Amino acid sequence: MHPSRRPEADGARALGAGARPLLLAIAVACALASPWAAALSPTESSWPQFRGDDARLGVAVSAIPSSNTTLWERDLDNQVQGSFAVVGGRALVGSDDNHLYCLNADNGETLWTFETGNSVQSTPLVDGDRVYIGGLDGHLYCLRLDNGSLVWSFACGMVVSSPALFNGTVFFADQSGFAWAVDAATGAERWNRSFDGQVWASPTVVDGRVYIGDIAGNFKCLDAVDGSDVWSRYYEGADIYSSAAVANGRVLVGTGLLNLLLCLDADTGDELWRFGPGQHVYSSAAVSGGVVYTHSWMFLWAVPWDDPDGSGSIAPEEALWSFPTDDVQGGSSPAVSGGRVVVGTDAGRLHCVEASTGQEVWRAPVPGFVYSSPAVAGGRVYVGSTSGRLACFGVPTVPRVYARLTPTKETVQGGQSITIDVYVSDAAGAPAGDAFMAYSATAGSLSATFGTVVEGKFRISWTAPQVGTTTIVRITATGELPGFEVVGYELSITVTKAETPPAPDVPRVGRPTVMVAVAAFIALDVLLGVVIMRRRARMGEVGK
Ligand SMILES: [Ca+2]
Repeated sequence: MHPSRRPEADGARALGAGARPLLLAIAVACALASPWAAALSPTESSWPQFRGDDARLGVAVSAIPSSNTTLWERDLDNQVQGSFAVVGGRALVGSDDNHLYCLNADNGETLWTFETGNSVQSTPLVDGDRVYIGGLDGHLYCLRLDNGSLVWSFACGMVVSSPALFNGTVFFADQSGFAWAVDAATGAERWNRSFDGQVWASPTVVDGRVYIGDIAGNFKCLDAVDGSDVWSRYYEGADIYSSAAVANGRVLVGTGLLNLLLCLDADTGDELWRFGPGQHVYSSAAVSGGVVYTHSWMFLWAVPWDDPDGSGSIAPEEALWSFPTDDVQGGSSPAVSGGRVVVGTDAGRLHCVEASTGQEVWRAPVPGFVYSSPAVAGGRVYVGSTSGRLACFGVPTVPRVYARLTPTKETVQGGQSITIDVYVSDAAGAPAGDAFMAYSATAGSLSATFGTVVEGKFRISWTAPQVGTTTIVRITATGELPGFEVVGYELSITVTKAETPPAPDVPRVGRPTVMVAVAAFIALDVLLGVVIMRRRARMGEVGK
């Protein structure tokens, strides 16, 4: 039997309190000397690793968007079970088609791919110009961020676990039951630890300690420098796929089939409380503002930081709120930011709820099972699904298109017709594509009509009104286009009185009638409403 099954007798206690300060002092010295020492945390524009930061809190800097607008989406040929990392305008995610994809975060277009020998379900970690990713082909890879070329690889068991980085060391685990620490620069092994079961979870590295569990029910706190046990616990019947969130001296970790979210003392492993949602807890918790967000089967839960009645067990009715996700596995872990929580569900959706109330803000359909955990950066949410769908949701930064009116003449006699070309183009002057357009007039001789814009161009025939004296008529083109801001255009047409031969025998138009007509024409402000409902191609920005 592995010592970890006997937590009271294993090396954690033997190492003793006296040894730990020395090891910590070494870690600090390395931190001062290492260029890698800075914590790898999200910024407004980045989400550099699984769960965002080193403590795997699932908390973004950028606010979760208020809108579920699809900014881009694309479909890979195989499942996506891992999650995105987003750094420097790049969005990286692995697929069961054996590739790691590096995409343009703005439009989903492929910048590069890296091929492995099997599925890529690990979530990449991006630090500086390096990407670290595990593969089911039994490797941990270090790649260049700019072009995906291989820097080094480390052979081990199949890796689903997402890497962590601390003090120039990459930490990860494999399904052969090992946790590994390798040199981030060279891939040279620093230490390994064997577990009783496969390790699917991702290590959480905080204050020189590595927190990680296996699917045989062991959960360990290891020293990051040498891999020795700080403490170890065994939970019979637990299958720990959940990665630990570590906050304020506490460890939050799900126990799978045990149906529990555990809150442990980070220093000792002592249990502070357990939350029993009544269903499996496979996902990883998010911690923000003294609230723990956990996704189990069927529900997303908000759990208080402390057990309200101090019983040591938080019952479902003691939770702050729950939100039904209709999930049957609960694999997707929530992300929190800007007062909102977002999580995927294998019911084929992404859900965004208010963090304080659990009230739904929006939902977005995503085909397949969303085991992927949302990544939040730059006001956007990135997620993948088992259908191979990659999707980016958020509030669109509205691109502009410009209307322009080109008349064949700028001076026209009343009653005559001229041709006016309506152009809709982007800032570079390129036609805004094919679209359906409608325009309407509010006065004058223009009548409401509809037409199809072809290649951003629409031609109308306009008949100048009869005027009693030379009159400037203003024609304004405005419009609405979903996802775009239409910049309007104003055109002035000089309309002259029609030349009619004197006809004294013909009764003259009464003076009041002329006055009314002139007043009407002076007030004429013709509105062309341009509504372009859909374009076949959005200026070539959307990937297939
Ligand atoms: Ca209680």
